[in-house]
Amino acid sequence: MTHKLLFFIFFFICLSHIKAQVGVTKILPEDSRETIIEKAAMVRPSAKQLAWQELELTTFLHFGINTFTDREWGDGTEDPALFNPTELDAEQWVKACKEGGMKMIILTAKHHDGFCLWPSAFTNHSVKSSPWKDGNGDVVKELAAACKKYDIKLGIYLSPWDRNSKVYGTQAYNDFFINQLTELLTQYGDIAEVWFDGANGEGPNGKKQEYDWQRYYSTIRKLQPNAVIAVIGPDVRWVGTESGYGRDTEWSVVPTSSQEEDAIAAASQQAAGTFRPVLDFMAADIGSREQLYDASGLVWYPSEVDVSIRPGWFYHKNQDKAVKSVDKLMDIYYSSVGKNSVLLLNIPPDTRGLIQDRDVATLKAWNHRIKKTFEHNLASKAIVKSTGIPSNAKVLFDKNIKTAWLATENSTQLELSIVLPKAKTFDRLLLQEQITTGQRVERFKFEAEVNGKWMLICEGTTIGYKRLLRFDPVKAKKTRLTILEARKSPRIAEFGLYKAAVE
Ligand code: FUL
Repeated sequence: MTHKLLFFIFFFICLSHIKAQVGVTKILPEDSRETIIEKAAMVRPSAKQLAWQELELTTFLHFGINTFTDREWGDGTEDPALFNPTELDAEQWVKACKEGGMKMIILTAKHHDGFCLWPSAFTNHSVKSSPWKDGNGDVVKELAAACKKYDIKLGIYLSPWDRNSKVYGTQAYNDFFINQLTELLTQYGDIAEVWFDGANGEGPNGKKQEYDWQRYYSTIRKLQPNAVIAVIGPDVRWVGTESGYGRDTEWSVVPTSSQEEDAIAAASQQAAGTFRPVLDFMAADIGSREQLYDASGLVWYPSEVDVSIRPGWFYHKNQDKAVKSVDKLMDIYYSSVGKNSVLLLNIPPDTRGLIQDRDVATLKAWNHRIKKTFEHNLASKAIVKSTGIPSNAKVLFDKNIKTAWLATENSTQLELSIVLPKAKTFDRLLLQEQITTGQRVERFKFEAEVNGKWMLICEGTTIGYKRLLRFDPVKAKKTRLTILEARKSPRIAEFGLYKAAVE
């Protein structure tokens, strides 16, 4: 065999090896605990999961018949004539979201009541039976056009539970659902996220539906291959609360149980994206070492934090004064984006079809505060020395998740000495791991030399895509980040020190 041929064989073996670790990996009966942890550290996000994670801030728009009945859940008997927004302006929604720093908008195209915001050909329970635009309107179309105009991604919430459909609870409903999904995925351009929730009650005939999830997922993969599927879906996991707060220790790699063994064995299934891990989403710990040892497989399944800017998901006039404050939203930001999750913040348009001024102003002020706080990395000109592989300090400050400071190959620890050109006052620490090669860090501490003495400033467990820590202001020149424990040699992609803006 020529050298060239050998090289190509080697190259393809490497390639298939790497591929096997994207998304899902199988645990073999003979795997030791060390091997399992090493495997966990090697599971990587798919390209679409990574692109989704980098959005950081996304919006939910709950809008529909409930907006007009002042309810959170409709029962499917609502008269479509009730849907009559007087000033609906999708561009106003998009502009408000843009000003709030949002990168995607997910619209409730159909909630549990079955009322469709687009003129579906498969039901009359939609905007076409409403007085709005004499039945000629299409909210999804208007939003899609506005999203395109202002360059923001569009996502779709389509409730599998449909309390209006006559065929709900029969096999025919799955066909009906696929038809509606197909309309949404073929008529409105690129869809970046499809959001399915878990609510599964009874339909008009008192029957519950057995959803054909595999068929739903395959349809999405075929029609919108770049869309992630959340949260009853294979790509994105529900964080487990609707409060805006994620876990301090948030692993993007989680175990799969023996029930899914068949699915995992067919690893190609995950490449096709139809494997959904079954987990107790609300458990306090779902990804620690202890959780992984008895698993049959490991899967990249990052968390999304959904919360509303108001108490309800839909607009209610009596909640006009209950819009969350900028301070509260900042707290949510640190507890979601700052804890290895994507934030999905709900902003409900009112009965006019507009987002209220109070919500718009809050979003704008909140985004301003985030931008101002993270505008200048006070460490960006620091001199960095490490116990790891020598590198250029730039990799830590280039806002690129793909470049990182690497620990030596066999070490699970890394110390980075970060010395600023002169003493600065800071109260925020930003850390990012190179998750393109997996999530590894299990424990870290951050210290600074204050008045000639090293002091512990903050410490934590997981980093993942992004970790933000808050502490009282510290003035220091010499600082030190130590990765104390990791599943495999740690790789720090970004390091930042900031002073929080007050307004
Ligand atoms: C839940 C639904 O029941 C709520 O009405 C809301 O849409 C929330 C985001 O998901 O499952």
